[in-house]
Amino acid sequence: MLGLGDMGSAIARTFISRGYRTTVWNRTASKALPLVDSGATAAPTAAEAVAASRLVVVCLLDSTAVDEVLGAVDAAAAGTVLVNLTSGSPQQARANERWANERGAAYLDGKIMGDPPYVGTPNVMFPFSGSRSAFEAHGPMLRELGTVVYHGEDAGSAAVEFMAQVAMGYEILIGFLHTLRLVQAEGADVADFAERAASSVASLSPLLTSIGNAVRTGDYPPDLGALNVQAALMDDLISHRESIGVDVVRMREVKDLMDRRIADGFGAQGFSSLFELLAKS
Ligand code: FVH
Repeated sequence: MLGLGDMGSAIARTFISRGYRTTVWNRTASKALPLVDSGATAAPTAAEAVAASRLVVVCLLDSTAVDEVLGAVDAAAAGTVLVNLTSGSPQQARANERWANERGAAYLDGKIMGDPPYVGTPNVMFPFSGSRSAFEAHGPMLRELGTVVYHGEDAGSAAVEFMAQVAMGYEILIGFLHTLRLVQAEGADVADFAERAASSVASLSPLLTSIGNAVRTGDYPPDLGALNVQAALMDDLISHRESIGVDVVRMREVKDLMDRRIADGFGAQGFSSLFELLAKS
């Protein structure tokens, strides 16, 4: 285990508690002490930690830290299975795989969605991608960490899932924060509203699935009602927000897309059909 921050330590503790012989290394060596007390062996260098085990799990702050630590490991990676759980992009994952393969190591890229205290329970999601044979060989050990899903041989696929899930979370939550600004500006209680919003959001999940299918097939039902009807609300929604000083950027984006889709003759379709207007890079 290379990297003993909040997440790395939680992962090492899980392996130790499940009876796996665990060797740990961290840039700041003192962070290894509590794990040594729990039964791990601390290695003085990352290269020596790697030499001590066939499965090498890396969980560091970012890709810069990964590059630095792997740079120090270098040829010692030969014959190992390198599993990188550090957050990063699909491109970084593919570059790490090339680095590993060039040194005779197999590579698995994983990402973590959940909090350190819940590692070792199904509440933490671990998408993986890369070497299928390495995943099949070490899948049982990796499943000790949480809910594991394999996304295929392309080493970048787990990062695609991660980037999409995390970004979607931020897209939804920034919208929610602006909504709380609206609720607060109108003098209503934001916590009480959040309680009610939690159940409204819960009812959205079937809609996400149907929108996914609509985008896949290109067949857009009037989900949330026909755009012709929805668009009628947008002017009031925007002018209300403006009147109380709440952000309208996102609402203007929605209105602009609706107006364009209606102008293109698709007013009977639903919100999902706006996908057709989103920029294709
Ligand atoms: N913690 C969380 O809730 C989230 C949940 C979702 C996934 N993330 C990702 O997990 C990676 C590790 O995050 P972390 O929470 O363990 O982060 P820290 O506690 O800050 O520990 C960072 C470790 O990285 C080491 N480190 C940083 N820079 C370097 C470097 N240049 N060379 C070597 N090691 C480096 C640091 O070492 P030290 O400061 O203790 O010496 C820690 O071991 C991350 O990708 C999250 O996005 C966590």
